[in-house]
Amino acid sequence: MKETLKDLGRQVMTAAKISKNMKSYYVTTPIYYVNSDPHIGTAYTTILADTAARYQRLLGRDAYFLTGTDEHGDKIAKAAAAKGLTPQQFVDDISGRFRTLWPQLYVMPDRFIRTTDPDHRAVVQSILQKLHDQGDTYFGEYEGLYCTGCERFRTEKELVDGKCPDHGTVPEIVKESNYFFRMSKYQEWWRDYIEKNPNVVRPERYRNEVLGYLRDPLEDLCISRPKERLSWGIELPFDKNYVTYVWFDALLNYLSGIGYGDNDDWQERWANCEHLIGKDIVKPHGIYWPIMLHAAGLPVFKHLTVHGYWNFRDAKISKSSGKPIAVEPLISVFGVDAVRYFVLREMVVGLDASFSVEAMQKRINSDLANDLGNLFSRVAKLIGDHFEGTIPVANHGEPELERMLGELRGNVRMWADEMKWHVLIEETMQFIRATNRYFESSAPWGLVKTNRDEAATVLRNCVEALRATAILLYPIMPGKMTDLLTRIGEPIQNFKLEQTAWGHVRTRAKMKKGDALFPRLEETEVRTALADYIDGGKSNVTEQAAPIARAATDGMISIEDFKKIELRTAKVVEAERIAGSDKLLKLQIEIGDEKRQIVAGIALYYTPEQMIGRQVVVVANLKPAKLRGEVSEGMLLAVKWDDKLEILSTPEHAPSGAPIS
Ligand code: ME8
Repeated sequence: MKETLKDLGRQVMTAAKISKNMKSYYVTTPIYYVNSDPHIGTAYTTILADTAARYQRLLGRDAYFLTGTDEHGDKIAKAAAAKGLTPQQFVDDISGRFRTLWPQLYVMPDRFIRTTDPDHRAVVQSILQKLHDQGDTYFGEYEGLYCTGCERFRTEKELVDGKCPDHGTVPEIVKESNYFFRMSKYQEWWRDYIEKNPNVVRPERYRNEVLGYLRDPLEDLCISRPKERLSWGIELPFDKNYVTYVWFDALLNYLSGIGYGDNDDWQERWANCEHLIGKDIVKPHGIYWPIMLHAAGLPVFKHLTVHGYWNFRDAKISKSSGKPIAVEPLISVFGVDAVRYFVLREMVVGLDASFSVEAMQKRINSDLANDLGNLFSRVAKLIGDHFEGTIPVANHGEPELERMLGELRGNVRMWADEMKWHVLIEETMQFIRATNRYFESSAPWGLVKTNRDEAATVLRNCVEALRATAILLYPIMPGKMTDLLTRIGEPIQNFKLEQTAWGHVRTRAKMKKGDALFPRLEETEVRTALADYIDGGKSNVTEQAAPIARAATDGMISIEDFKKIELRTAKVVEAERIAGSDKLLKLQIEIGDEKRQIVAGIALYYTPEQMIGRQVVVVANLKPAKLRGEVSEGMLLAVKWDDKLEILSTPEHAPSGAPIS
């Protein structure tokens, strides 16, 4: 194995030697299909993995983070053909787009693997050969229902109304001679394993999903595709007329990405492997993968952590259904740190979450601009105005804040290991809110005049809290938290959790206030910049949807649109028929003090006499129009049904010109 890989001239990933007291941590994302661009869903899992790796480094572990692209298979071949490109040209392009997006999100993988990489191909072929040699594969004929969207056969039971539940498409019937992997042989072993290690698939609902698949006898896995139908794949080492089934190929990236069989570090990394996936791919990861590993004589991953879907207007955000949400416009409006903060705060790992620009703006304004950003600028301003911008000495600490920080620090490892980012963030923000209360109630702006030492102490204690918070939230917002730490005079370095303890602020360091750390976002600005995310798109919304989503559906208008319409009460002072028309009346109306003329299509229902003196409702800000040569400066509202029409009336005592809202 070693020799084969070296012969291929692969670029050996040289992981840093793991020292005895530094435990390894290895985190992965799914490798994404390159049949279309990245979107919020794919960005989410990748941000999650990046954050996990950064927290583990903060906790002193040697973390390795792998992501990449899944480039073989039917759907990629079809997408390339549709664009008139060769598969290789096509995958180079889209894989490149993933690689360019990730740094924009501060996502820093240790390796970006592509299933077209030569070292990956070698690993796939070596494992296939091993399974084949030990008799775990056989050749046979199979007929089944194949969903190209999932790139797998689906059982009748998994379909909803005959369609794939994830793609809404009817699977094709595929009948072929192929190679099969004896998955059924290991079914019992895997069920026992889960029962003995219940946390291996988490949260619990997904463990139950996996156990559900294991309740019925497993079918063997078809692991090849005949080249005559699909040539875009890794050739089987034992039959050149076949390529490897895309899922079998893709799952092995988790081994090739750490240099399986080719360096001394992969085993230690593998022993600490944490897979992160969305709930759409539980079966390949929760059934095929552990069984492939076991058959290959390898231990299974430490955890398979499954998260739910990001939905938009009640539909899953994806490239194949509904409207994918590109990430770049969000970065440009909210900033990359705030985007990371929002998705990690909003989604509880395991449950679905709703994406809305409105929720995002609210969250960023309240947590980041108000609670965190404002505290920093108020503290920095007072230190600037009264202590020459130098962080002063404290006479004493602040017991309640110290206690809260102690608790936070004690829990970080647990939250990070269990992927409870929403809790970690919320608890840290509670600490910042408590610091705000302390700042408010101590009123250091008054104290500087009466008790300068105490004012210095309060400000210094607030800087202690801000500094610890910046380090605690650094893995989530690496850019802004580095900025915050720089502004409080901290040299940038690889922080460790120990350095978040109270009392680490550098006395007499220079404090720089600078511009607002998180500028407040104005609603109109956000809505204008992200109009597509609010008003456009496909409607698929039910009554339970969030108000923002309901207002944004096709044919509906937003509250802002509605507010543009100016409705007022008006009094009709004169009325007459228009010569040559049996439908139109010309009305002179008063809207408060203003006189106007309106032409209304009501002559079949009202005589001029009936109209004079009436209070009516008009749209007061319509552009003037001409009807039968007469100017009409507004529109009168009426109810129409069957062959009847009745003018809307208002309470009699309401004055003319009153706005209607
Ligand atoms: O399945 N909400 O690739 P894929 C949350 N190539 N996460 C979402 C999401 C959403 N709306 N949409 C996508 C594949 N994701 C295979 C994987 S791994 C060996 C092979 C995320 O491009 C989530 O992580 O369809 C989901 O599992 C993954 O993207 C699917 O990516």
